Amino acid sequence: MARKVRVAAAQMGPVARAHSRAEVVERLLAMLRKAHGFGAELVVYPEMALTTFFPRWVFDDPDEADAFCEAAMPNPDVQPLFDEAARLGIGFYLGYAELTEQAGRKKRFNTAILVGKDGTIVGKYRKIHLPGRKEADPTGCAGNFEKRYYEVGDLGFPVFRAFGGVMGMAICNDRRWPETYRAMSLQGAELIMLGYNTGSVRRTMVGNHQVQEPAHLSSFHNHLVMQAGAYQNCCWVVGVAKAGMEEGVEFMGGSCIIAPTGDIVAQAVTTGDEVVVADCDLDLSLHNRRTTFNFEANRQIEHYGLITERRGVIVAV
Ligand code: CDT
Repeated sequence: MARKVRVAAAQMGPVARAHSRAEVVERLLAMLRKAHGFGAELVVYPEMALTTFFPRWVFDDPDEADAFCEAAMPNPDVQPLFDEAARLGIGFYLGYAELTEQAGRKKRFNTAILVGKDGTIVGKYRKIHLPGRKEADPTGCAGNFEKRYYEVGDLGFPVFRAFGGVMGMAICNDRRWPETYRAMSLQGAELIMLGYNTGSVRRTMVGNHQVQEPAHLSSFHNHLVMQAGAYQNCCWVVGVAKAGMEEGVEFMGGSCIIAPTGDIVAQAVTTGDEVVVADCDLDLSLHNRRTTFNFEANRQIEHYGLITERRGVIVAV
């Protein structure tokens, strides 16, 4: 019997700095109910879904970022989402900025959690590939300062048995790195959820000129990496954006659900709050795993030269 999970990608329009958590949670609830109306069992929200994308700013005092972070999850602001999800029997992936303390030191992580249909947290992931800069950019090109505020994730790329399959999580820039998908695929991941906040245009310096990358490339690369990740690793990928004009910066939309074939099977068409769903047959991932991408039979890692694999962990030699 096919193992089908109806998954909803819940794209968000912009979140302004002035918006309260309560206002944002109301929007998340509206999409949760819509997804439930579509028969979804699992809803995927974007990266840092509860606040504006604050790492676009360089605060002189990095601790100003604490105001955008959650010190506990759930907390009174987010509890209504947990309660309603449990009442409806629907799970969710939620990205947020996490504030925690380790060995007496305060740390911030860019985090995502997976919540089961009963409202309990099934798993947590902390973003590993932090883009951007630590210090202000004199050229004015940079629009991302995650390295200033966040620690590199310290949980690896774990996978979780839930929703009848093996689930993995990633966050935004992680999607551009092939290792992200491979690390989870090697552990049997069948569906990878990832939220993102990505500008529609990218500026770089060529010599002493600011150059804007051709606009179509942002969207092309967004889908290219996720479709390749899905196909080469035999898993579903659910990529969900924050979209539209947020605090003067335009975020791309393009949220989509991608099959293990690499095909986009559902895609958002607006730059606002929008829910799209697809029936994800987890057994589809098994077909490729047994044929073209039978890792055990066909992967030749010992012949690659620089990399070997021991006990499922990839290590440099
Ligand atoms: N949020 C996030 O990871 N955004 C990055 C922007 C990279 S620009 C330095 C992304 O890869 O989409």
